[in-house]
Amino acid sequence: MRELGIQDHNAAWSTGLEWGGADNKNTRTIHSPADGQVIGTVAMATAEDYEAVVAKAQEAFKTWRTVPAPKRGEIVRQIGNKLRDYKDALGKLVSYEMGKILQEGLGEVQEMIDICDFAVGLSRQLHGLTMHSERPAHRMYEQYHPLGVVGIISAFNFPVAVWSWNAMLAAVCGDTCIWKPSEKTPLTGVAVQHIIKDVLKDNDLPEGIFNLIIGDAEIGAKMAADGRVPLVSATGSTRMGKKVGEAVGARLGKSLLELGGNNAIILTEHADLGIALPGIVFGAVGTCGQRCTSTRRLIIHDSIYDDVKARLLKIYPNLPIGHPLQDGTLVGPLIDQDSVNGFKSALAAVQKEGGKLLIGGEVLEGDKYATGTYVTPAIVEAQNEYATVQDETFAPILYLIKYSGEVTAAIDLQNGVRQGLSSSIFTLNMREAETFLSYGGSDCGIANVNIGTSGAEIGGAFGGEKETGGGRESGSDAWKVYMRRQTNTINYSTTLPLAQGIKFDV
Ligand code: UN1
Repeated sequence: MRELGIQDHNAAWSTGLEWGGADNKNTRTIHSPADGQVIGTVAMATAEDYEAVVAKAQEAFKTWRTVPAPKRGEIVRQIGNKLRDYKDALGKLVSYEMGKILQEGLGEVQEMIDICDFAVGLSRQLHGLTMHSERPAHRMYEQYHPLGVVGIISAFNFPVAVWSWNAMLAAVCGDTCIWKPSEKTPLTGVAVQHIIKDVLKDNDLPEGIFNLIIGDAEIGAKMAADGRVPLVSATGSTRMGKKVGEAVGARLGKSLLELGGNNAIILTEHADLGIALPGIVFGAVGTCGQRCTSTRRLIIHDSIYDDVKARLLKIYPNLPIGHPLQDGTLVGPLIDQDSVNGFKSALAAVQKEGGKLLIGGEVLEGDKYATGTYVTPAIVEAQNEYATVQDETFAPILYLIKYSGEVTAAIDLQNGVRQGLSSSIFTLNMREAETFLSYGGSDCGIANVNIGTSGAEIGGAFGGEKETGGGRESGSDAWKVYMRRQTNTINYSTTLPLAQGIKFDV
């Protein structure tokens, strides 16, 4: 991985051009979940490091906000091109540090490239509206201005793509950003920072447009409480998001929260199982069940329940589980031992509640699996109301839930959880599909027909309702949260007509 510049990394932060915090003795060694090898050691940021980074980001904002938006887009275009050059190396590192299979690591870098392209186009489309004033010879319009320093807290499971969804939009919007990657996957962050560095240097841009800080939850808490950071975008667990949301809310800042999901696929009696099954299996075991959009619940009509169950039980024993960089692997390891423990305890708990484990749930042993992080994906027959089913377990457990009667019964089950990220229905029946998509249908931020719950495209707004946090990032008009809106009224008459017909003679 030498070409990515991550070796011998001993700094806790970077402002793009300058690296700092190297004297810090508090370090963290990063092991690959794939084979346990040490990939690198990073220094953890101190409170002083944090202050230095915020100062740099604030300073850079003063310049960056004056650069015309399409010119900012040009910088993002160059970042996209650099990412193209490094796609293979970065994709491999994502796979090795996080544990997702190579194709997914490469796919994640492709999402970064795609959001760069999206942001370049957006840089000429940061539109506001013009309205007709009620007063004669007045003009009224709105404009969007850069917001300031944006804090980005990203999760281990999409260590680089989710950062880019935020950072590339923030960049064309004229904001500077401070990225705190997950402590579990900081090296991909370091690699990305090295890639960006060249673009900043080539363009003679100020330090501190893109900042990286490697730190623990305390750094995240500082950012959340910091009035100098007007927007904090956080991806991760609902537990973390509540803390961030409370701290940002207490200072009336803006937060963009992308938190836990408890995503379901509904299979009605009119489902095309030929397309449904690959969607279910990819959703449930892809990324070893560690996507916020992973399929956790399968809500199946009773008329096809036994058939679906039998087909899944034929597929699961043949899933290629192994080293994520090895050709042919479809299921890599879990991120770490804590995650394996979470998987095991959820399975124990659900069985106590009455759930029936049909397959999987083992931790694999032997030379190939020496890290103890490889598990066999599990299928459990369960009831929607079980406490374990109501929670998001970030691991490959698929709960089978039976429904009878109309599609509305399945929709009630689908909506009957605290989270509201992604949902889907497989049906060839138009009434069922439209009911699912209607105001009385899925209550999630993402609702799909004849597509699984994971694999959202960057062009749409990404995020969900309820405990998922309500934020939207990536495509559509998600950019608006990265800017401040201003309404402007201009009087070009010779009088001053007041609104509401008020006469105020002075
Ligand atoms: C996440 O798991 O945090 O929809 C994001 C998907 C990906 C993004 C997942 N494009 O599965």
